[in-house]
Amino acid sequence: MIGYGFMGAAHSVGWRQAPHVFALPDQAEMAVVVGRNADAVAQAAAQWGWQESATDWREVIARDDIDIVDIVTPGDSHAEIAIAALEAGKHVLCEKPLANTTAQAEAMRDAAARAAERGIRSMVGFTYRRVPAVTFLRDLIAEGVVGTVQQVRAAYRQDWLVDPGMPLAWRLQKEHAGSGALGDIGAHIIDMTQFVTGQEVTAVSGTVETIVKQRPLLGSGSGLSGTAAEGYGEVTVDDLALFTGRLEGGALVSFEATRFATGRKNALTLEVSGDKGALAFDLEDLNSLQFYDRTAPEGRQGFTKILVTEASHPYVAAWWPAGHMLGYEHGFVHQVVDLVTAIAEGTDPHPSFEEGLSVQRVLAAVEGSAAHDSAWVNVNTDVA
Ligand code: SOE
Repeated sequence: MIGYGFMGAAHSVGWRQAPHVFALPDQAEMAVVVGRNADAVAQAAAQWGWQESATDWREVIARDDIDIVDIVTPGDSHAEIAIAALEAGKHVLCEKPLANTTAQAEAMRDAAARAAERGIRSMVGFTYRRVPAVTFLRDLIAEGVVGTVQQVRAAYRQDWLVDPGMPLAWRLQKEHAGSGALGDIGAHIIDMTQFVTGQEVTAVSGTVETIVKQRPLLGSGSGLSGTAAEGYGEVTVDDLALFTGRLEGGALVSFEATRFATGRKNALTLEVSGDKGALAFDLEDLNSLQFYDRTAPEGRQGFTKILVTEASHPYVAAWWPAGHMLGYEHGFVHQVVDLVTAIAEGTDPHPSFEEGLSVQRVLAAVEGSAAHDSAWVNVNTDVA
């Protein structure tokens, strides 16, 4: 695993738990974690259960005993590491968003396609797909329970930037993060919308805004918190992005990605409305779905809560008896299960780098639209 921030911790839980809970067709050992600060990465290795730590990712991907490379670094290094790892014959799991630009994402998709010819697999870490209720929501839509999808409402709201004293971490710098709320959390709801509906976003109209334009320079810390140093620097990414998307089938989607929703810590909601019914997911209540059935008798209709905690639900059987809850970290476990299973069975896992690129194109289209007074941008023909 290359990188050891918040996502490093989450992915480590996935790698550690998966073989102990699921009957995997092959085992993955937690070999090496890589980071630039030797002491800090050694401490991360000890805490999270990696056998070794190292400071040079190139040396690590050249090792014969390494089969899978998991990339949890900031977006500016995804392309270089992923392409090098694929060329070295390693399977790759890469955190979302796939890259910082569509050009990088295209190069990664091409490298993944070349590697696939040699049986090398690649996958993007859109873990929310693997929350059982989200996978089940996708299955229900595919079964037709909402009928024709007519509207989607997708929102991912956080508030960790409301404090103007929050320092200028890498996530607030375009050269490291690519974009702000848009790419970090907007990418999740774009992927989820495409995943659950089975339809791509074909056009967007949007706007992005940076509310606090200068922040104290970063003293210590790197991720979602930190202490300030002397001086100020410019925020070069968006704080919030609001956009409308058009799906292949014609339905409109309202997307909201923000780090300024005061009081909303990690609030992700998705509601899909169709001519036969509606399904809604709320990450703050992630073991359930809300289902509205328009085909039920008049007078008895209403949103009902489905607990997604039965053995028949995706991923659930391996965990606890019916009704026992799962949490944020389980998506990371299921991600490892699906990746290791695909590698062992010789199939291509999802989301593929191609799917990661399709999200990247939507992100670029939103930025293009925002730069032109929210003009509609066609994702496949207008994005360079
Ligand atoms: C920060 O916004 C963040 O950590 C995202 O980067 C993750 O993808 C999301 O799971 C939680 O929030």
